[in-house]
Amino acid sequence: MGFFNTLAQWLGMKKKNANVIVIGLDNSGKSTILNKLKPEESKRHDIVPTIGFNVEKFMTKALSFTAFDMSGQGRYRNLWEHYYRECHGIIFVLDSSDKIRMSVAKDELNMLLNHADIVSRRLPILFFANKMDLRDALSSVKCSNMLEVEKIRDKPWHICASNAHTGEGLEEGVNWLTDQLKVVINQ
Ligand SMILES: Nc1nc2c(ncn2[C@@H]2O[C@H](COP(=O)(O)OP(=O)(O)OP(=O)(O)O)[C@@H](O)[C@H]2O)c(=O)[nH]1
Ligand SMILES: [Mg+2]
Repeated sequence: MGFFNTLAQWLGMKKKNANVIVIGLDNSGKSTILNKLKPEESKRHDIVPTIGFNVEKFMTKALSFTAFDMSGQGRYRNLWEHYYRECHGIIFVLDSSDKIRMSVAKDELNMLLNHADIVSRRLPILFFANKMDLRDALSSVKCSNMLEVEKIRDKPWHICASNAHTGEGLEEGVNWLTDQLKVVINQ
C-alpha cells in the first residue's frame, strides 16, 4: 500500500487532503450526511447521536476529505473550537424544519465567526439546509435569512437545501466546497 501511495503521489495521481469540520445543532443530520457521502463499503447501517466526535473520510472528484463529525449536543459544543485551527473549510448543517432552534443555530454561527482561529481566515463555509423533505421545512433562502448568512462578507459561503436520506443537494454542496478548496490546499 505504501509503495502504491508513494507511486501515485509521484505520478501526481494521489488526491490532496482537505480537513473539514462538520458542525451544527444536534439532530440536524451531520452524521447522516457524512454517511451518505462515504464509500459504500464503509457506510454505517444505523446512525446514533454522536458522542464527542468521529473522524470520517470521503472523496470528491478532486479531493480526499477528512471530516470531523462533531456532536451538536450542548454539552459537547465546546469541543468544536479545538478543531478550527486545522480545518480548511466548514460544513454547517441546519435542520430546516427546526424553526424554534434557528436562533440557537444563529448564536452558534456567530460564535464560530468571531472565534480567534476563524475570524481573520478566508475559510469557505458550506451550509446545508437539511431535511428539505419534511413538510414544514423552511427554504434555503429563508434559513439563510434567519441566520443572516448574507452578512458574511469576508468568507466564501454557499447554502444548499439537502435531504441526507436520498442524497439530494449533497453533491452540489461538496462540489462547491471542492472548487473552493482545491486551489488553496498544498498537502
Ligand atoms: N426527514 C429527514 N430526516 C433526516 C435527514 N437527515 C437526517 N435525518 C434524521 O435526523 C436524525 C438525526 O440525524 P443525525 O445524522 O444523527 O444528526 P446529527 O446532526 O449528527 O446529530 P448529533 O450527532 O446529535 O449532533 C436521524 O433520525 C436522521 O435519520 C433528512 O434530510 N430528512
Ligand atoms: Mg452526529
